[in-house]
Amino acid sequence: MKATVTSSVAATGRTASHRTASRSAQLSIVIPTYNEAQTLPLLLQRIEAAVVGKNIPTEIWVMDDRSPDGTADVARRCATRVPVRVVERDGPWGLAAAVAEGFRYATGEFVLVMDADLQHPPEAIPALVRAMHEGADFVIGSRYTQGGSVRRFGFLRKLNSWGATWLARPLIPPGVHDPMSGFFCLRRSSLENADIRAVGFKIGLELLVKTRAQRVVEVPITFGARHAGVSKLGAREQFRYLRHLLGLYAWRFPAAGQFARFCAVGACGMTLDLGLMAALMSGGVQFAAARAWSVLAAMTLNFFLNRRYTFPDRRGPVASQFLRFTGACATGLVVNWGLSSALYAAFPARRGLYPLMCAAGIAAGTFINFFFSRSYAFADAAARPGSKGAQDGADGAGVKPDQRKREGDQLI
Ligand SMILES: Nc1nc2c(ncn2[C@@H]2O[C@H](COP(=O)(O)OP(=O)(O)O)[C@@H](O)[C@H]2O)c(=O)[nH]1
Ligand SMILES: [Mg+2]
Repeated sequence: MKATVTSSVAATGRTASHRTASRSAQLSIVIPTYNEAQTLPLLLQRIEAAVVGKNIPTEIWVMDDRSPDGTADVARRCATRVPVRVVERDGPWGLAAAVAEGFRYATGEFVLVMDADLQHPPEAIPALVRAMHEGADFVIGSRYTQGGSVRRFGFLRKLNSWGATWLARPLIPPGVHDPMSGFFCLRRSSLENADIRAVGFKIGLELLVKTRAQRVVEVPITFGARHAGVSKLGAREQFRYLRHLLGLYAWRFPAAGQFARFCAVGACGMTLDLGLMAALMSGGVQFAAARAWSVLAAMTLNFFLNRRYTFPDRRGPVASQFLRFTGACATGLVVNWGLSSALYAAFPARRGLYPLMCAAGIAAGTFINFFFSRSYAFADAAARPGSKGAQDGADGAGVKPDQRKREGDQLI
């Protein structure tokens, strides 16, 4: 990843070199921008007015995705008493990726993220920093806590925001009103070992979950109307949010996420199972034998799919894992075959319903399979160093701690 980094600092008599100015920063403000040339000058002025003289040494990182409206040039020309660094990024594009990259450059004890369009009032910055000093892990500039408000949000946008928050509720500490806010502050050190994925628009939610923040404080803000430019939150971002949520649920509740994938794999196995059953039965094969062959075929398919998708970070040698999978699933297989056969025998008048009987056997067998697959067949390779899966970012834009350090050292 290449990016161009330039600085602008007001003529205060000292020429702040990148390093000297950065080293003393207590607060790094990261601002993702795309076509925000119209609002950025006023934003930077208001940030300056909010922090200068408040004993909050600050640096600003404008993370621009090569905006065609010249946002980067405008930012460079703004002379403020707060050092402004402009990073012209070369991808991966997107709000979250821009913020994640900004974190690699940041040098302050605290990092604060806000929009460039003046929807987040810079005047609230000292209150957010104060809450950090008072011991918070994560501070949110909140629209929905008592005292917060939203200006000019249409009904649909309100409903959308409410729905998105509701869907995320199990992921976040109780009592947090506005996990979707893009205006937040956290300790830079809390990012060190966090497995951050730069996906979509809701980087605040990602950080709230992945840093396992416990002491979350909300500072009420009035979320203003956009001063200029247009929102980039389109339908595509909403769809990506759902994908992002799935990833967060899988991360936060790994067994449940695995089980969901295991069931999806099971559904593929079931399709094969039932299809093969129908083919064998219509070919005149006896029920019990047809059942045995189709269960075996489905189990083999399930093994490879589970190895690839459900337990990708737990891959061992294929043959031994397959044997263990076969062994682990033996109980499930017996339950599956036994239950469906028993139902078939018990309801001679209902033999036309045999697919349902098979499905009942498959469902019961799935629980047993999952339990033994997780705890036995795919159990021990998880801790092997270099194992794949857990490290793969959905967009390949994850911020890994070692990478952050290396690239940070190089770039700053
Ligand atoms: N670098 C970068 N910034 C972006 C991108 N999309 C949006 N932003 C910035 O992220 C902030 C929030 O975006 P905005 O469109 O205002 O979203 P909204 O407030 O949810 O409507 C603004 O400062 C945007 O300029 C992007 O693809 N890349
Ligand atoms: Mg906005």
